[in-house]
Amino acid sequence: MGSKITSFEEYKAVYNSSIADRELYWAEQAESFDWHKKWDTIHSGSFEEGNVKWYEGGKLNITENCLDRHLDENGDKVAFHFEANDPDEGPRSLTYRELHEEVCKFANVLESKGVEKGDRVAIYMAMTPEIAIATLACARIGAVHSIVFAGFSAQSLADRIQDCDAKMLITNDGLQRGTKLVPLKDISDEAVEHCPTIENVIVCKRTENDIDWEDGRDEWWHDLMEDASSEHEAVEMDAEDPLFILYTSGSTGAPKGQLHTCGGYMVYVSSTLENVFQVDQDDVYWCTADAGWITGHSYIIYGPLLNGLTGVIFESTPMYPDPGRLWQVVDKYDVTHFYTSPTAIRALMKEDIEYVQQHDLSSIEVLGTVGEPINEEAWHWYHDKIGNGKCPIVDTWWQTETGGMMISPMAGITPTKPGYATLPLPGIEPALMDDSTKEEIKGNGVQGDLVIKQPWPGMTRGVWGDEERYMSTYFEKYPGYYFTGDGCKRDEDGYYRITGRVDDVLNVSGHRLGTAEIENAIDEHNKVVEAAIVGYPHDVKGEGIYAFMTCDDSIENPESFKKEIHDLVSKIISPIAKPDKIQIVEGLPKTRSGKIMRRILRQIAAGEGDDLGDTSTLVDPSVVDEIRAGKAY
Ligand code: 7RM
Repeated sequence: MGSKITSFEEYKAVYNSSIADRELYWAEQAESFDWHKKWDTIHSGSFEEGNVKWYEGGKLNITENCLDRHLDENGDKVAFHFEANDPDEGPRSLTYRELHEEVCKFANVLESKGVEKGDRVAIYMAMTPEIAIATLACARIGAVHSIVFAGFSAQSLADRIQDCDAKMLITNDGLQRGTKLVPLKDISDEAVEHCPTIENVIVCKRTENDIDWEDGRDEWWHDLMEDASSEHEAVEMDAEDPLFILYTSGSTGAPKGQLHTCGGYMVYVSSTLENVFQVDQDDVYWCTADAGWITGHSYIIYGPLLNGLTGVIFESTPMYPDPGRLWQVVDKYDVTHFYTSPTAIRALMKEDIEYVQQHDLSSIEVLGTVGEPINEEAWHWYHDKIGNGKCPIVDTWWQTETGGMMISPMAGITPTKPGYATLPLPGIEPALMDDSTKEEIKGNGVQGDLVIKQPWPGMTRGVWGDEERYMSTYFEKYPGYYFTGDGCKRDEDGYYRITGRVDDVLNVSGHRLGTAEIENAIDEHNKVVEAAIVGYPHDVKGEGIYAFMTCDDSIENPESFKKEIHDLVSKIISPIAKPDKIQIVEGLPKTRSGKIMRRILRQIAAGEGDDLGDTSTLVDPSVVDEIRAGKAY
């Protein structure tokens, strides 16, 4: 660990000097890691050129910093407790030494299968320690991992594998989440049929699910591990060599593969975790995300291991076998630092308070949230009922693209306000922009588009295979700035409050989904002419999905039609993208240039259709009355 900030005064001083001399700050943060060779340049490149680099010339392997470095003093410390879906499944924990051994063995397996530095490996797995082992083994040999959330469909998995030309897929036979079995191997088989680059599929056994097998291509994890050596010399990487690709939805087209590199990502996730959560060596840190999202990459796998902490890998859901599961697990492992989503909090606060009271939560010191704005009611419930009124809440704002937390309180140091991500972390300089003048909005008590003014080590280095998209998405709207896609307020105290996306990206239960992706899926239905997706306020999910669509046939049975739409979206994207409501309309509100005016649809979906403002730019303003009078299913 580096040197921690310990007071608000110190935060302000460190922050100011970090902005005055960013390179010095980030050089200091990088000092405490094991480098084979220190960097030649701390930082180069710019947003304008889209060529940002950090610690270039530095040589390292991130897994040596996650694992080897801790063995002498902390080899017997638990790296991960594993909490299986079934609460009665026998206990399983891995010490740092054991995790190191497994990662080395699997790294040897990967190399024996011909995976080399720079090759892409797709990971589509259950939340067991093996997903971390597979991920770290890739990093150890310099292969670029691309984890695909195990809730995505065969088609989504295939799209991602094809986009990055992965040569191997690592999966499970199946996974059990709550009462639901997800046949991961069947889904993988369907995907791989369309992925000629895949040479091997490694299958880790987790269920009793019957699966098909293709000799020569498929191999069992346990067979390969049996004879693998537990000695493995980590491959030396340049700080700017790729570490992983993670796909995330944008406002247009297919999800984009965000590329993160070794050195900057390592320094960034490690130092942000330490500062924000204020962790100590004997803490037990639990982030309930899935490793398939950036939160899992940064703050389940890499961040906690870099800090030498004891973490928890949780396979189940907050509702299984009952809504007390999270609290039972906190109690079981004496969790000190607990990090979850506002959606989980909103869902659990609707349940009987007995589910909380049955468990001893006194071990908790710090609570965190991530992924979406948290409403005040949920914030207070979390603070009072889970934190017993005494634990700071860190509301952490960040993105897949940022690699790690950007705007967040530091636990116990930054005075918090419900609903506010509060202040930027050291080295991070946010600004608010005026959408019409493209100028920076100065002062306090203002609102605008959130941008970041200077590069930071954890930021995305590119969109895999699409430099044009990287530039146009992040660096074109406000030249010289990184554009986040979020709207934001800065209050009288200079505190930041994220108001939500300002582009066509939805945030449903903390999952990022592009309206265009869902529309394209729905358009595949043979009766649908055109679909328009908007978000609307949803009391648990934060945002719900509302689908307006025109159809070329009359729909006799809207309920069964809705089911067809659900099946289609589940098949093409994932069940998480199913519309909550569908409404069949005669026409969509379009401008003369053919653009759908989503603002109008958003207002109608939110039940605010009475005052729609100026609709005179519509080709046919009468469609609005028809839509307002219509009915959603
Ligand atoms: C970490 C993650 C990113 C988007 C981002 C925001 C929203 C994330 C907060 C938040 C309000 C927060 N990565 N978001 N954190 N909104 N308060 N603390 O979620 O790439 O999947 O999503 O999530 O809109 O742009 S992500």
